[in-house]
Order: sequence, then C-alpha cells, then structure tokens
Amino acid sequence: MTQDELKQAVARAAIDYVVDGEIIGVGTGSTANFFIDELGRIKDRIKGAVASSEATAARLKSHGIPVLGLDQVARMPVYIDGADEITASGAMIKGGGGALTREKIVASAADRFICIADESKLVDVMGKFPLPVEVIPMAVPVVTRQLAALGGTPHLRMKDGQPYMTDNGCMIIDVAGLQIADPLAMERQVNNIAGVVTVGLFALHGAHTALLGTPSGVRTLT
Ligand code: ABF
Repeated sequence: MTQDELKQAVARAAIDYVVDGEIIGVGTGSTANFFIDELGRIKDRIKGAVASSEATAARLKSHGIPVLGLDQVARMPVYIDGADEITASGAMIKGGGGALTREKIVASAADRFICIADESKLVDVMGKFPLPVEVIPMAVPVVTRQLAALGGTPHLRMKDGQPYMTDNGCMIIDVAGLQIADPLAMERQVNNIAGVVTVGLFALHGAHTALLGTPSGVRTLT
C-alpha cells in the first residue's frame, strides 16, 4: 500500500467517530484532507464543522459542509486531525503544515481528539521531526536564541524566499535535533518563552485515540 492509501484508510475509519447531529472539529494536512473528502459523503449527518485553517475551511466549503466559528460553537464532541509524530501515549508533534495554533485552539474546544496517521508517524521518542514553534515576528531573534539553548538547531521556516507566514500573521521556527524525553515539560517550557504563540507539542492535551494506517489494516491506540 502507498502512504496515501494508508492515509485514506484511516480517514475512512475516522468516520466511525463522527457524532450524528453534532459539529465536528477538523484538522489540517494531507490526512485531514482525505478525512474531509470522506466527511463530504456523509455531510447530511452533521450540523457543520469548525476548521483549523483557512485551507481546511475552503475544502470543507467545497464539499458543501457548513463552516462555523468558535463564536457559534461552545463545545464539540470530537476533533479529528493528523500529526507529524505521535507516541503510544498520545503525545504529538504537530505543525509541519503550519496550522498548529488553530489546531490547538479548536482541539481545546473538543471532548476527544482522534489522531489519524499512517503508522510511520508512531515513535518512541519524539524529535526526529523538527519541532515547529509559532512566534510573533518581532520576537524571532530572541526566541531563536532561547530555543538553541534547549539543545536544538532552530531554523526560521521559509517559503518562496520569504519567511513563511501563518494564518495568524506569525512566523514559524522549526527546531531540529531535539530528543523530547519529557513532552509535557518541554511543552510548558517552550510555551513560557516570551514571544512564542504556540509550540507544536500536544502533550498536555494529547490524542485520546490514534488510528494508525498499517499495511494489514487500521490499528487503534487508545
Ligand atoms: C496537521 O497536518 C499538522 O499538525 C501536521 O503538521 C500535519 C500532518 O500532515 P499529513 O497528514 O500531511 O502527514 O495535522
């Protein structure tokens, strides 16, 4: 099976977690895109969705799924999204797609986080994937120095020769070479650096369930 086929299989399996008659939180990325396409097939069963990025909102709308804001939705039963790395206990690195802050916000309004990924994302210790950190632009130099002091190698994310800009008008520093032995402590520590909007570690509030695509079927971790 190709990686896309594995992603498609978990996206299809995630439909079982959609609660009829409710609003669903939807993540960003290629696996989330497969999920949105599956959601389009059953759109009459849900009231609508809260999107974690402009790209996700556009894809949901292209399927005719109503997109609601957090001013219209107090709580959702479920948030479904991908990850860049996940541990067996549900801690994740997210933000490779640049939507980490809105992903964390929308996930915080949901009762359960269902992570969908191909099994290559499952790791014992996170950090091989560079840790994304969303930063207020004027704080980039000072935050970069503090991230380097943690032992990693920070790089400002670039796109088309310019600093990559998030949907929130901020920049992203990707920190390579970290061995994240204690994700909870690291999440707290990086979030406490002045100028950091969000660190792409989801450990304080991790995944409740992970659906992992494997060649022999979808494996469920709870
Ligand atoms: C989002 O999409 C991100 O938090 C993560 O960076 C990425 C995973 O991408 P993909 O599903 O394309 O592997 O969930």
